[in-house]
Amino acid sequence: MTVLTVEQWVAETAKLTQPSEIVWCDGSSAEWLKLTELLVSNGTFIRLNPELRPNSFLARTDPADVARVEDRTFICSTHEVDAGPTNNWRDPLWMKNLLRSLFKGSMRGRTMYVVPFAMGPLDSPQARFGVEITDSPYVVLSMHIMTRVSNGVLEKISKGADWVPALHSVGAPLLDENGVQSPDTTWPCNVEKYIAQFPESNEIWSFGSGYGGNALLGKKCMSLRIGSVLGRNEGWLAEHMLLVKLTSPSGKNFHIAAAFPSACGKTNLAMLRPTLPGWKVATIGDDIAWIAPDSDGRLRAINPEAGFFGVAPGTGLKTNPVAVETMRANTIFTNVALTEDGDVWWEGLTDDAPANLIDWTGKAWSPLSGSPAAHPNSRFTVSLSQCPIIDPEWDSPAGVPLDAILFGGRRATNVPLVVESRDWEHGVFMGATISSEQTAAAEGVVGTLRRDPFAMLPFCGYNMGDYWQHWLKVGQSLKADDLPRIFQVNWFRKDANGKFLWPGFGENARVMEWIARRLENEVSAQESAIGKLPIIRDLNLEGLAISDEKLAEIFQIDKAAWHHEAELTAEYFAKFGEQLPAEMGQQLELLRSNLTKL
Ligand code: O2Y
Ligand code: MN
Repeated sequence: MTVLTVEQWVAETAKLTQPSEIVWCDGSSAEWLKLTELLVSNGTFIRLNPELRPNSFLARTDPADVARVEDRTFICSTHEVDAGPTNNWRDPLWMKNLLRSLFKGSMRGRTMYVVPFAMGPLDSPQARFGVEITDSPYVVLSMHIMTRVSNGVLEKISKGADWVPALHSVGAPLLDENGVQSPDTTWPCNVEKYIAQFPESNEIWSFGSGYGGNALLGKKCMSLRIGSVLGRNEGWLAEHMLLVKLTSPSGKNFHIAAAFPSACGKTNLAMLRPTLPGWKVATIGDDIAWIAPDSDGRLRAINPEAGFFGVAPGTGLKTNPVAVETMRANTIFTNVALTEDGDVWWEGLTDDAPANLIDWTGKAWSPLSGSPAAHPNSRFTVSLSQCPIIDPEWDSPAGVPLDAILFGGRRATNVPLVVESRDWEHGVFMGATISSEQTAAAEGVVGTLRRDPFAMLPFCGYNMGDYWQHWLKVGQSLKADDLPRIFQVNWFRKDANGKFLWPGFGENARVMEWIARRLENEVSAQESAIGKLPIIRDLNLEGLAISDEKLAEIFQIDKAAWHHEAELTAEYFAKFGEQLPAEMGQQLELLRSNLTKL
């Protein structure tokens, strides 16, 4: 797709951005050493106590650069309809002109790093390649962990492999056009931010932010926004899904992918420790899955990433001991608190905060400070290979065969603990209607639904209606019996007093067990208006203190509420106009008629 060679693109970009130096990166340990030393010496990194947290670092960002910026994220397609009603759209020529003016001289006085990276194992047929140009050494080090950075990528490209040019600048030159120097900061960035994807030329341009998904361009920008476009063009699926292997006590394996909106506990589920004796979960990925038909007509999945960029607050010894063990060393922490012995802490790591903490802004902190010690979106960046329950096949070029797909949201009402779709088309409808109730006024009106179809709302690189059509097409191209079965789950249903009905965490394994037994055709299910529900006696509830009333409430289908839900879905679907696949309208009608019958 890219017409320029990597060398030509680098030369052209250097001419525009005017760095003082160009460094070609190779992902080696020597490079890690050199750049971590550089960042420690310039104050961007604090080296953590090597006895407690070897080879690990704390970075504190600018307080105005702490999260993905969805309102500054753009899909730049020639026609607005190709971005669709869920994306911010800009004309590609208009956006390129604007970005060229911003990138002009943006790297003056800085080093420009050229980072060749693979998403997926280098030799996997499902791998795709990219080259990120960045003026942030923090980004280079994070890319070392999150992707596979190597010269092997440049070799693949030189032999004709397609690649995605991904251009990033923090937008904070150290010299002006007259060569006058300005002082550096420990977290350079720009108040003006643009995260632009060009789905017709597979390019990414990101300006102004050094943080997370805005700057580590292999993640959301390439693996999801550009990835979804590549998937549509090439017949595969790029999804915001965790990926795990579930093993039964008899040793049977089930590979399961699951899509949840951000902040619904995906990393916890990816690292689940089942409370059911004999059941095991092995982690393959916690955020993204690329799913493609294989030569036998089955869907296989890889995790294109090589690391976790997990949210720290709430990750603790009680909630996710696997994650805590994963980050024992070789980890970059961003915006967490610093302890007096040179280690890290955040809310939820332990019950009580250690004394004499320094908060994420660098100020002394106590529980009386009135603000959290760690930023709510603070992060740990660490290699998948350090996860104590990593599946040996996480790095397999062939990926894993997919047995089931789960869709979940955070629903206090209506949606039962688990329901199986009748077929693929119904499963696509379940994915298209994922939503969560607003919990805080700041997110919108409390109680209203935030729609997040396929958990891809901020990540789909094209029209969401066309994306649903693509899912239907993939299903139609394969034999129904060879397709993964699709389930909807909801761990978050509440009773009338606002208390969670289901304990969640390790107990979610009971739901996974029922899913596995359905896959093995060991148990039947009861038809309902919204899909196939478990027969209660088939759920393994041994050792769980839950009353029959609560169980009935967890699976209750309130027909009036579902009629209302169907009305809201109709309103939502109307936004997609001609791009709404006919099958989605038919599924909605089926739901309505089922509600009057079943
Ligand atoms: O704010 C950020 O850049 C992080 S957002 C994020 C990070 C890791 C995995 N998923 C997400 C997300 O928003 O879905
Ligand atoms: Mn995510």
